Amino acid sequence: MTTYNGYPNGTDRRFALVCARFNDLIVTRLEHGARDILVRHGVDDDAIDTVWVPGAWEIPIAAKALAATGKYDAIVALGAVMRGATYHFEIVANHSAAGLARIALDTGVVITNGIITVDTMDQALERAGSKAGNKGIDAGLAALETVDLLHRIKQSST
Ligand code: INI
Repeated sequence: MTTYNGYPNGTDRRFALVCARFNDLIVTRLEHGARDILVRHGVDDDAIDTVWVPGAWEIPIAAKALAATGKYDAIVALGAVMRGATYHFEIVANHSAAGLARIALDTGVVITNGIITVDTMDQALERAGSKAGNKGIDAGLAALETVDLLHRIKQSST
């Protein structure tokens, strides 16, 4: 029996961070968290490209274009969708999550979901570098680990 695990090894790997400008007070912190954790695990800062889109709705289309370039080992999606008075929150949150899942499976490029979905700004701040951690860090780590895992699985078949 073989057990496969991925480890956060960023040497010689390239990443794109796709960030939504909507709620950029939060998303800037998520971007810093993701970039920092990638660099701490050996990714060259020049090998991390940040791409800004208007809102979380636009993250999947940018992620799809980035995946198609073949330049990136993984794409980290970063955004903050905050509940307002209307149903728009659900539409944006569901579209971005479903779109990212589909693009990852269709292209085989690792995409991790660091789009936080919250009711209030306080909850968003908690997840952007205070008491609930930084979801950008979590998404960056998940990307590193999954890239390494896929690499090991591919190597095992050659
Ligand atoms: N975009 C977000 O990233 N977060 C939100 O909370 C949000 N809300 O609540 O409206 C949001 N809307 C904008 C959306 O992502 C698109 O940019 C817009 O609909 C234009 O396509």
